[in-house]
Amino acid sequence: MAGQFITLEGGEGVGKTTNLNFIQELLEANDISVLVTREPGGTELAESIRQLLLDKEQEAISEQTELLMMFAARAQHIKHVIQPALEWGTWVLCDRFTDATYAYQGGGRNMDVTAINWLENFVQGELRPDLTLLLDAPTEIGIKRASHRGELDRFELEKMEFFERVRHAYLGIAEAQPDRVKVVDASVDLEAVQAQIKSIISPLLKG
Ligand code: Z5A
Repeated sequence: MAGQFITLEGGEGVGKTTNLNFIQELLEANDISVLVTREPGGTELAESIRQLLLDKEQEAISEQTELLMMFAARAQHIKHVIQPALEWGTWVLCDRFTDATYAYQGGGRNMDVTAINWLENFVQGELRPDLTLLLDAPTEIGIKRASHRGELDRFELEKMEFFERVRHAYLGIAEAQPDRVKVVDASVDLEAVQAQIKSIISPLLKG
């Protein structure tokens, strides 16, 4: 049986990485083999593209270049990591995927969504996540949580309005695709966030 493809999405600092570990433990406790990965990244080449994308010191990256780099990294990630794992029956848990492109490049940068849609079909074929957990919290909360980390990367230097547009785009996706995208209130304490996640994941475990 093919594995399930689960993605975690949300704005800056909402707790994706923290909760990825929680979901991995939940799945493994139920004897499910799970591969944890992230975007942009997940292969050696895609991680190199990630470094270029986050680096704020190099020449300015145009919006089109940024979009194509996201999908170049994704094409490599799908071909060499995600697709083989799913075919093998391993579940894939991915920190961000194409919803992030709709939210950051489409929403944040106001890019043409039809171009993103075309690239999604070209790069992914039929592949779509089976389940997406959208961790949602007011922008200020995520930024405050993330601010405890070190230096800011190229995306983290964006203005508040940018992150507001990202959040708005994410919530629009959840509204349009309620069967796939489940919104988790990430503004509450970690225990309460994880209780919501557990109630979303548990029905999958029974299957
Ligand atoms: N990007 C894009 O533009 N287009 C695309 O297609 C893709 C990505 C795929 C890198 O992603 C950038 O790439 C990203 C979008 C862009 N840029 N931004 N911004 P990333 O996922 O690596 O970067 P990130 O959003 O900055 O992730 P993050 O900062 O690592 O956030 P997080 O993983 O969601 O948060 P965290 O590290 O788990 O938690 C942050 C802190 O909050 C930490 O101290 C936790 O202990 C704490 N925390 C977590 N949950 C709670 C609760 N509930 N209460 C209190 N404290 C909490």
